[in-house]
Amino acid sequence: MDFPRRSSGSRSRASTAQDTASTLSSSLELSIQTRIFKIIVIGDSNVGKTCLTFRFTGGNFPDKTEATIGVDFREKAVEIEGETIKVQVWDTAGQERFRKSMVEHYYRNVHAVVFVYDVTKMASFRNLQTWIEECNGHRVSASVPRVLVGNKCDLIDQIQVPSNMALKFADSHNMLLFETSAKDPKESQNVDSIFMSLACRLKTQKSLLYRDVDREEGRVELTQQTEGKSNCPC
Ligand SMILES: Nc1nc2c(ncn2[C@@H]2O[C@H](COP(=O)(O)OP(=O)(O)OP(=O)(O)O)[C@@H](O)[C@H]2O)c(=O)[nH]1
Ligand SMILES: [Mg+2]
Repeated sequence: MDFPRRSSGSRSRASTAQDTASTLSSSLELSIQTRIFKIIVIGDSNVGKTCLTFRFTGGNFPDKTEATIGVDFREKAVEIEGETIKVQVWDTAGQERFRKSMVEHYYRNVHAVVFVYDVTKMASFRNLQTWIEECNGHRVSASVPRVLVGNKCDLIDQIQVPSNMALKFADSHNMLLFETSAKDPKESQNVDSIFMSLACRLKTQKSLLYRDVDREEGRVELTQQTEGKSNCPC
């Protein structure tokens, strides 16, 4: 009996097409939902950029690190107000010879910048000005959030950069200051909050941005809502 067979064949083709469409639509939804925030970590060599990024993404302090060459990528999926966001951390090289061919890539489409100094090395604090100038020189917009991190606070007896000095510098550059230690496990929440505070800010900023684009282009309801009670961890 040809007809039922043809009929069932066409039904099965229709349902296959429907399945494919729904798979495509759910993967499209997923890719719309999973946003990636690119955060670069900048500062002198040896201040602990690699260790801080390990602490945030892997929850541990590496036994041994080598100077970073070019860049290392680390990612962590975080959930903010019900949305899963991929925080992509770019651990950059502090040594000029290991970074010069990469600098353009660091700053391209960056969403946020973490400046790191070593609280036990005044020179690394003084050099922040140079790092900020490099960042500005690469046309990083003023709307890109920046934070300042003083690392190695566990070395209490060796501190050279007083908190009030760092705070003044951070204020004058419109940055939040975090003083922390990648090494001390008790500080791990503080390390997390460096990146989480940025992710929260980016989520809010980018939601507003998407809403504006939608309004301009007459699109409907692709937006993230920012109103309402926030359950942001920061
Ligand atoms: N005591 C202490 N040592 C740390 C801390 N963070 C990093 N270090 C040590 O500092 C040294 C340099 O750490 P890295 O993370 O490799 O430094 P970096 O800034 O990535 O250096 P480059 O890759 O050369 O730019 C290593 O010996 C780490 O073990 C910290 O919070 N406390
Ligand atoms: Mg490194």
